[in-house]
Amino acid sequence: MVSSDRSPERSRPEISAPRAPATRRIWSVEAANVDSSRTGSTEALLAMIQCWREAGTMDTASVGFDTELHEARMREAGYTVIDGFLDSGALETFREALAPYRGTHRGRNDFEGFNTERIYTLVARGRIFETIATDPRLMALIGRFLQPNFLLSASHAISLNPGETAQDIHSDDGFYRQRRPRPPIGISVIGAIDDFTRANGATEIVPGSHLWGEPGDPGRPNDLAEMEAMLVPMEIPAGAALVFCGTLLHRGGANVTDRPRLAFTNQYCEPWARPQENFWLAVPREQVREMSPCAQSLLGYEIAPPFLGMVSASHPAKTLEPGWMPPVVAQRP
Ligand SMILES: O=C(O)CCC(=O)C(=O)O
Repeated sequence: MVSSDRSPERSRPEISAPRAPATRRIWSVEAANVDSSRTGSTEALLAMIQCWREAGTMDTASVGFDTELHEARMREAGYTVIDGFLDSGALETFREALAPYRGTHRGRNDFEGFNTERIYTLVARGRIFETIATDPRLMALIGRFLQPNFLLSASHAISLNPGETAQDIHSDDGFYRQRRPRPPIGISVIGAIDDFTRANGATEIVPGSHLWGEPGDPGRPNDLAEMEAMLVPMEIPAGAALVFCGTLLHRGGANVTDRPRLAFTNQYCEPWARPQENFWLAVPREQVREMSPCAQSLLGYEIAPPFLGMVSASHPAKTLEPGWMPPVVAQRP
């Protein structure tokens, strides 16, 4: 299910990640046959802009994943649940890979959760986490909402520990201050590593709220109590994944049990939006070089058409080539 191309010799990523419907086109520097000596020129950039090729497609139906159905649910209710997203083996691998990082970070405010442990930049902390973040089913589904070459915005494990209180109701792309109602700028995934129950803090969502306008707009409750009454706890089993629009109102619930509730969240954003986590700085390039093309793209080593994300007028994947030096250094007089 997950790309295994990790050849360090590969100089530019194949833009074949299954992240857009077949009708979409993904721009490719590679297809533009741009050589490094020309990449500094406006002419080269214009040549790149004109060069497009078909997006890769993923036959998700052959693995029993109905992308259309999940897309329809998300458009209507703002969320969907992928049952059995992780099997028991993957859950075990997840726990084992996370174990060395447990106890390294505790929430510093009510939103992170004073009784919640979050392990950030999860995507780069083990192969299993990269595999999950680049899962083709997610890529296909998210590609229905976000533009080609969308980015990973946040990636962390969440251990909601006993005594944690409910979060404020929020939407995950609310920090992009664009008037609602609007299409989502982000898509969030919350995966259950433990069973989610009402008592252990299952994520609570307000179905349909992704379509609401701003506070005070018609059709949106202003009263917090009224909104809280609309919350539905996502009591999903371990291995299931909740996928929802960044505009959907939700919160982490309160954990009134004596055991932690372990989960992960991967959030994705439009390729023109600023990701929450600055992965360029957080993940060493030597490590990115060893990641799959899809992961590299999600971390920003790809360009959003026409050339957002370029590095001194070159493709950002060039920075992964052995011996690459920033032009501001290499060309310093
Ligand atoms: O842990 C959860 O169930 C939800 C977490 C959440 O919504 C967040 O941290 O933004």
